Amino acid sequence: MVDTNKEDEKLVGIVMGSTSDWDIMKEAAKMCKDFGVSFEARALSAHRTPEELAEWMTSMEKRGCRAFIAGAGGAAHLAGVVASHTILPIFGVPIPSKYMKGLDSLLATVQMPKGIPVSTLAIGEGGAANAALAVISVLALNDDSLKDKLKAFRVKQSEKVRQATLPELD
Ligand code: RP5
Repeated sequence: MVDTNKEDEKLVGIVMGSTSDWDIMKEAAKMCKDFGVSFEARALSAHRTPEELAEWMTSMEKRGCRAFIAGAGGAAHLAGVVASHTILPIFGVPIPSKYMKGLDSLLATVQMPKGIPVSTLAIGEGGAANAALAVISVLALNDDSLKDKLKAFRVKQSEKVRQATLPELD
């Protein structure tokens, strides 16, 4: 395990190919915040800023990062490139794209060749939120308070469904 100063510690790295992805990727950031999990979010591109991406990942690992969430649109190779730089778990979020509504992003993110895995979530906000929940599940393996928070989250979610009522017919 990396020995980090607790104040400096960032358990989760959230990276996206462009600031235009933030509307989707902020759902991952919000989920980390809600669970009290430290994170750092950056817009860094696999093809426009490859050196900065690698440098940021190195600095994240020095600060105790345990997993990365990577979101990109179109020819979405960002998550795969992130995975190539580390043995930490990588969660990929396909960003909805203008012409193909994110189907291109999904295929580019999910179809990694054998040997470098990217665990790919659903296209869009739900995928971003679930990527954070997946990371939190991994972190909860060694953190009982996080485990309790995850259980409470599920209970609350179930209760919301039970309480929901269908609208009256016109
Ligand atoms: C990808 O291209 C980004 O992840 C983004 O989803 C898409 C468009 O980027 P911008 O043109 O908005 O910067 O690299």
